[in-house]
Amino acid sequence: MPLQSRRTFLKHSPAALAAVSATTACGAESRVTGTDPVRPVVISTWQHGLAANAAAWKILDAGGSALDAAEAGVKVTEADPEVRTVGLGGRPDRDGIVTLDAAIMDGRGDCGSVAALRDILHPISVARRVMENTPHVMLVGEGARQFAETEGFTATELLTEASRTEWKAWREQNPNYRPPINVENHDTIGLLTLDRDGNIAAACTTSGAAYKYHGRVGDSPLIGAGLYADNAVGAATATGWGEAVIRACGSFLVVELMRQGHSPTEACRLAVERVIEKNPDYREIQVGFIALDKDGNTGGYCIHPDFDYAVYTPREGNRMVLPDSKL
Ligand code: SD4
Repeated sequence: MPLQSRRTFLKHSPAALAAVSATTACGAESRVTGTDPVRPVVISTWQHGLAANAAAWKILDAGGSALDAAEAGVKVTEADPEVRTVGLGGRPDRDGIVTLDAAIMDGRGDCGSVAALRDILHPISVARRVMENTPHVMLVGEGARQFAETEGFTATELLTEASRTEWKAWREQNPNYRPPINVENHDTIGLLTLDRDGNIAAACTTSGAAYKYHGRVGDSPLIGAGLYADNAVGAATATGWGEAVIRACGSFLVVELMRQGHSPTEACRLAVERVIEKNPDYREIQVGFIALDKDGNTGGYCIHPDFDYAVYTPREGNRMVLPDSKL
């Protein structure tokens, strides 16, 4: 569904009405009013986050860890060829090559990531192996692929016929060969989890900006830009034009703002303001943040109003939320 009609649909759907009624007091925020923290909680970007949340929830509900749940959640999106911005079926770079960026972080501070990775269906799992099986945080390109192979991951063709056809049409219509910058160029999955023990994790995975320069790396695999998690505070993740998020060190900023006492939604809003300060062309791009604090409060904020996210809590189930936006 095109983004604009999706938003219109959401505005009139029961899920959206539930979301709106739950957020009348404080924008898109879902805030704990009692003293008990809400656990477990999952929050993820975009409509496809619903399926990812469901997979993460299954693990959390059975008493599993935030980290396992975050990985399992985004793997659903990575394997879905209909999601043209993540993993299998993701749009290629301007040379027609699918390259993937992914990162994972747990709230104790461990993290791992891969960038510009080719031919591997689940980059998030490779990122986790980087975190757990190497002394490093980040592997890129051919080195990341070699590492994946030594870890037992097998090569997979990620460019689907649909993405190849679309890319060919783009090449024909864009003889100047310049990657586009526009507000439609998004739909990365970023997913945050809080488990029953109070541990937090974050995962983010993407095929990056469509028709990017070969070798371009976005915000998603950069710890602090595309995601950040700290058990003492909460977690955040970003979607949209990665260059703009990197300039503001976006997800770290959201977590630090929560550390200073801001609610998740307010922290996301202030981080978007910072992105705007650093990116005078902000009207041409989309950037959205979502956040989760250690008590289970969630929120989000974005530049353009075509962003939505999915939240799964014990009381309200799995639902879409339309956050407030700058424009
Ligand atoms: C990137 N932030 O590579 C990613 C793209 C994205 O939804 O978020 N897509 O810049």
